[in-house]
Amino acid sequence: MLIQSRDSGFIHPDSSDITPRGVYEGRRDMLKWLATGVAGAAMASWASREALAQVVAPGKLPPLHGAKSAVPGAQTMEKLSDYKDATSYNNYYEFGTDKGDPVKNAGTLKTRPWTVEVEGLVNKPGKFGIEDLIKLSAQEERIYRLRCVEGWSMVIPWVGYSLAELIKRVEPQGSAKYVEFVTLADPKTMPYVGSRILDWPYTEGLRMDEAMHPLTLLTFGMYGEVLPNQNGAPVRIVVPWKYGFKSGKSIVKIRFVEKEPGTAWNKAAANEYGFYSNVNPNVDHPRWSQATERRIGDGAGLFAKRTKTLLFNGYEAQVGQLYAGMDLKKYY
Ligand SMILES: Nc1nc2c(c(=O)[nH]1)N[C@H]1C(S)=C(S)[C@@H](COP(=O)(O)O)O[C@H]1N2
Ligand SMILES: [Mo]
Repeated sequence: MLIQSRDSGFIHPDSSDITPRGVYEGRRDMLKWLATGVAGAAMASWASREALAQVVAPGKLPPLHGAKSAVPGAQTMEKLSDYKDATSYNNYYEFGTDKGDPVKNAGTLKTRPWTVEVEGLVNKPGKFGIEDLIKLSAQEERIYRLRCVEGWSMVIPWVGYSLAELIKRVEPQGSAKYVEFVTLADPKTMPYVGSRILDWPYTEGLRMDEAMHPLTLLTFGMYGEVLPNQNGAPVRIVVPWKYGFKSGKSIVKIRFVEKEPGTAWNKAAANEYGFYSNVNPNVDHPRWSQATERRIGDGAGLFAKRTKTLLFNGYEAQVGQLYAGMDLKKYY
């Protein structure tokens, strides 16, 4: 893959340049970056996955499938965030409100057995065991930006498949206009679920066309490995053109509904967090600007350089049409 260096030349990274994580070390030959014909895009493909067992067990993902169904034009050329940053600087309020809390506290999360219940306005509702869900469609690695509403961002190689694959299987009815995601709220293993910070369980939602968009990822892993607990194991949503809080972690229920569902942060502060929450440098949070962002890992503290935030987090070409004619200041 070509990545843009700081002085704007294009370089071929080696594995240590991308991430210090052991899964990549000494396996450079496994990692094949295929430039695609799509302008400005590059897609990742795994040559082989000897590191991953064929069976699906905790700590294992099935072999990844490569560029086959990757979303054209969607992958970023930016340098990946370090695995360490991505797994130790988190938001997962069920485990604490500091960025360092989830990695310390999420060890108690029990990710097996795990079922995801699909219910509501669908012809084929049902319960999916996590192993079946993982194998429901071919896994891909997709490099997406994650932009938090607090002004920081990372670039992460997620592993999963388009949520649309699952949605098609359960056959939504015509009356299903929205999808609601309900995440785990277990007071026994999640210390902050008793607190009054949010209305638990943490729920999120998407309009049906957003949920069906191929960029919306049902995510089981990152950096070629299963999701660490603090990143939302065993299954989370990733919606790369929206602020991070739209990407619910540790999903237990997917519900198809007619009316726009309530969402955790909208319920907590409706004037600050809307339902849509598309990344938008032109629509400020009432208490701070959204025009720029700080890439985690790019220098420290106050002196870290900030970069301009892109409309729809840089995915305008792919998702702009979903919002044609909508006033994005009103539907923030
Ligand atoms: N269940 C749940 N999901 C959640 C959150 C949370 O507190 N609880 N935080 C959200 C926020 S604000 C962000 S920015 C992302 C952070 O994902 P990361 O920790 O993997 O970077 O998760 C989102 N998903
Ligand atoms: Mo966030």
